[in-house]
Amino acid sequence: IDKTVLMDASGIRRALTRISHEILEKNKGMEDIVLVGIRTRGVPIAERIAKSIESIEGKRPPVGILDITLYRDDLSTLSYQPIVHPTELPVDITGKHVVLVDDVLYTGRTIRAALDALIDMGRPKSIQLAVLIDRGHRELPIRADYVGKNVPTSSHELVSVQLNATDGLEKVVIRER
Ligand code: 3GP
Ligand code: 5GP
Ligand code: MG
Repeated sequence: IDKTVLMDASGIRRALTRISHEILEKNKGMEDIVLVGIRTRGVPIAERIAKSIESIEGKRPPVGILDITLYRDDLSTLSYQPIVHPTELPVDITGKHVVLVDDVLYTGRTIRAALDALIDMGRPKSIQLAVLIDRGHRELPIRADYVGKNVPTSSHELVSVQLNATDGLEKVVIRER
């Protein structure tokens, strides 16, 4: 059962438009920006931000993809360990402002793994983080620079992000796990 609708299609669209403006303002334009989406739903979100930046600035920033999966190490701990899979970036990130994009920020472990992977691939001028939803419960000193919506959640809840590209409809809802 969908407990609460956090965002509808217009809410998602407006949040991504605002984030695009914030990225441009903070970085004084789009020249050195590279967007990197975290699979799965970070990728269509990054593409939409790129499109939105293009409609504002007339030029589209490159979009890369990072593939990070989580496996559960039940022998030693009960927590999820992020693993980064081979990844393609369209350009050299050295000297660029890299904006990582994910749908939901939770413990921060995925982003920590993403930072490691990016730093192995070059020396970006900065790495920033954009997320559609920050649901709290950080386990590492990581925060997002651009947030669509801050949503206090309990650990037995799940934020379901549904996008046209992956789900054929647009909404964000809270569910019981
Ligand atoms: P998504 O990026 O396509 O949304 O992390 C991999 C997938 O697991 C994510 O896919 C996400 O939807 C889903 N997921 C949903 N809730 C959780 C959660 O609380 N923890 C983890 N590790 N993954 C979750
Ligand atoms: P982390 O705990 O590392 O911040 O999040 C792990 C991964 O699971 C990230 O890709 C994050 O987007 C996803 N994730 C964590 N919690 C949720 C959630 O409630 N809903 C969705 N859709 N994804 C989540
Ligand atoms: Mg995600």
